[in-house]
Amino acid sequence: SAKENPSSVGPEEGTPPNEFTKDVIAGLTAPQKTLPCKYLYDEAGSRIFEQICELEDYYLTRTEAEIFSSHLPDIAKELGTGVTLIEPGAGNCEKAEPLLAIMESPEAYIPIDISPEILLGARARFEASQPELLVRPVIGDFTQMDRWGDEEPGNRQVVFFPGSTIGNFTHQQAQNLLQHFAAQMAPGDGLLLGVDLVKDSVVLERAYHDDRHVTEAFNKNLLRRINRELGADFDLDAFSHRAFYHPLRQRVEMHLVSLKDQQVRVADLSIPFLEGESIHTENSHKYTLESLASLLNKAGFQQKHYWTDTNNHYVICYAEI
Ligand code: AVJ
Repeated sequence: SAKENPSSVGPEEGTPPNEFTKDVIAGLTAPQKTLPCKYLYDEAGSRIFEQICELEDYYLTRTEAEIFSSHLPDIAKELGTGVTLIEPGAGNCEKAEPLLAIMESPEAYIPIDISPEILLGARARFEASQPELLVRPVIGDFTQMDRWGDEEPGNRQVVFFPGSTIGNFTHQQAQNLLQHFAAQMAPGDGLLLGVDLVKDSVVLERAYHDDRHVTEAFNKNLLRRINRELGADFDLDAFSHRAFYHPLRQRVEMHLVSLKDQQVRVADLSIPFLEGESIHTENSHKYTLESLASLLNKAGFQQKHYWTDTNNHYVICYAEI
């Protein structure tokens, strides 16, 4: 477990339950009801998300993987030698593995995630496939973390943030997060970012409203989690999944829409819903090459290189401070 692992720092568990209760109550009593999207990823939610990544409609994962596999040597060369690779929200670390295998003498790999099981499993995998690589998992919430390790000064660091995770943050939050990364980096350190691009709204909306209803299950699982962990009584059939592209905000919004007037008991509150009223559960911001460059510059980074797929659906970008 995390407790027995002397090399992990940070909280032993994920978010404590009272934090979840507080966030859920605050979100459901706001004028526009909302729930933080990080809570979509309990064990069941993480499994459903993996299914999303395999959907034909969900082009993001496949496209990012395509860009990586066509440009991996190029990307590795750009990162340089003797690098410590840090991956906030690493999950199963599957994207870093081929990258580290091709990088020139990487110093260490520091995956950060709130799930100890998944990180320790990944470390075991690396021990088999890349035994010479120092892998030091850090258990915790990367948005709350002031330090991610005690690596030797002088080693170059590259922060690896793939999967368009940055899209879950508003532009201001994304800038704050990148500045938070920058505060732990030295001049010449790098950032390797995977970002979904603005495109035809039909393509975007299909990715979040897939014809196999996997994203619907992912969204509704949040209500199931609240029922289970907070003893709430959401009727999952009384809500429908909605996802739409908002062209001005350049983001896909995910909502759960109440199909009738109803009261839902959550903790010791009774939450009223009108027919058609929604809970906003996720934002997935889309960037243009220009808006991405602007975000990076505002956060103190300079873009060095980027790689896109032939459809310009997705970009992997390397920047330095
Ligand atoms: C993991 C945040 C990149 O926004 O595309 C997938 C999450 N939500 N389908 C995304 C998600 C619905 C995903 N990110």
